[in-house]
Amino acid sequence: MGAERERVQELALPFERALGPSKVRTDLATRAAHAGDESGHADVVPELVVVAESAADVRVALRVAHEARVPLTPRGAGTGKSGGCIPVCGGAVLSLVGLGALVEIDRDELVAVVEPGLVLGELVAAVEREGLFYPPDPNSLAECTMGGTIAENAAGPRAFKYGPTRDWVLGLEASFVGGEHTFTGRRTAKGVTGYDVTSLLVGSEGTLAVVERAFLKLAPLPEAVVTLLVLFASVTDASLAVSAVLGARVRPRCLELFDHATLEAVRRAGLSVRADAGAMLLIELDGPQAGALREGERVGEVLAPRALEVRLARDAREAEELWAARRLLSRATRAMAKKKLSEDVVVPRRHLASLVREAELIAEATGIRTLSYGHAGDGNLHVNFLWDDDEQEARVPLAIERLFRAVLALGGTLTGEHGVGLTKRAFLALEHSETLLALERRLKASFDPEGLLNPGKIFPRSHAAC
Ligand code: LAC
Ligand code: ZN
Repeated sequence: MGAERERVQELALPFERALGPSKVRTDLATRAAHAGDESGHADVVPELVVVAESAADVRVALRVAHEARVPLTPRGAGTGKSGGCIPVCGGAVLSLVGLGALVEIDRDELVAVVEPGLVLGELVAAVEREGLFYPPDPNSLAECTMGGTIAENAAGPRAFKYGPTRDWVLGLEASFVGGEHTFTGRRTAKGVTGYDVTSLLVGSEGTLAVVERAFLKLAPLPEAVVTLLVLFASVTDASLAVSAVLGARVRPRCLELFDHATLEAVRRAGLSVRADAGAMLLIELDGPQAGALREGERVGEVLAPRALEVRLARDAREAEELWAARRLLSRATRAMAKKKLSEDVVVPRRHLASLVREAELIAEATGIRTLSYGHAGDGNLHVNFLWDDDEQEARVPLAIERLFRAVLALGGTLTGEHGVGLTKRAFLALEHSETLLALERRLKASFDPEGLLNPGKIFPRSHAAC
C-alpha cells in the first residue's frame, strides 16, 4: 500500500468509526471535487470528505477532528472567491450540502430558518412567493449555499441599500471544534443580550464555528423595481455621477459601475453598448410603484448632464437582460485570460476614480491587464488582474501589493465582501495593527485552541501543517 493511501486510511478511520463508512469518502474523485473554489487559488486535495447528513453528523465530525487532531475545513457549494473552503492543510473537508432544508418561513415574524446547505436562490424564490424579501445575493444565487454566504458575510449589489448578510442574520445554531453546540443571538426583531457572538460568527470565514441552522430576517418584497442604465464617456464622469446620486437624497438599491475594459467584456457577452461609452452605471431603485419610478426619473435627471445616455429599462425582461450581463461578468472575464484574480477592495466613494486610475497605472507598470467593476455605491470595486504567462505571473504579487497600499492610502479596506481567506492573508498586517491582530488570534484560540477548524485562513501560519 502506498504511503499516501496509508495516510488517507489512517486519517479516515476515526471518522468512519464514529459516522459509519458511507458518510466518509476517501476515493480520489470525491476528494478532488472538494479541493477548490472560485478564487483562482490552486486546489488542495483533502485526505477525506465527510458528507454530513444532519446536525448530529456535523457535531460528531467536529468531535472526531478534535480527538484525532485532524484539520477540518467546512464547505458548501465552493463558489467562494478567497480560498475560504480550500483545505490547504489537508485533513478532512466537511461537506454541508446535505443539510439543505428550508426549515421554516414565519410570515408573521418575518423570519426564515435555514440549514447551511440550502441554495440561496431557493430561499429567495420561496420567500418571494410569500411576498417577502431576502436581499443579500453575491451574484451567485443559483449555486451558492447559505452557510457560505454567512461564513463570508456575502454582500453583492443590493448591499448598497440593504447591507450585507450580517444585517440579516438574527441568530445561529452553531457547533464548535470538540462537538459542543449552542444557539447564539435571537429570533426576535430586537435584542442586545450579551456580546454579539452572532455577528462575530458571520464573516468569520468558517474559522470559528460551523453553522447548523440560521435564523434570518426577512423584509416585505418591494412592490416595484426600476432599472436604469447610464452610459458615460469616461470612468471619471461615472465616478462623479455616483457622488451626485448620493447627494440627491435617493437611495438606489444597487449602484454598479463598469469601467472601459469591463464594457468590452459585456459587449463580448452579447449586450450591445455604444462604442463611445467608456463607463456605465447600472442602477436599481425599489419601493412602491409610483415612488420607485419617481426616484428613477430623479436619478436620471441628476445624471443626465454628465452622461452620454440614460436608459430606463422598459420592462422586467429588459432589466433582467441587463442584470444577466452583470451576473455573467465574473465568469465572462475569467474567459478573457488564462488566469484571473478578482480583488474586492473598498475606498471612500469620492476616491472611486482614483482607484480605477491606480488600477490602470498598475496595468501600465506591470503589463498585467486590469478590469474594474462592482458596487460603486459602496465604494467597493472588483479590480481584476488578468494574465496569460508565467513571466507576467511573477509580477502579480507586486501588482496586488501596490493596489492594496494605494487602497489603504485612500482610506479604504482590503476586502469588501470576499473575505481574507487565503488570497489576502499575507496582507492582513497592512491593514490591522499588531494589537488588533493579537486580539484576533486570541479570539480564534478561544474558539479553537489547536487551530483545527479551517486552518490556514485569515492569518498566515495558523497551523503547523501550513
Ligand atoms: C460580484 C461578486 C464576484 O460582485 O462579488 O460579481
Ligand atoms: Zn461583488
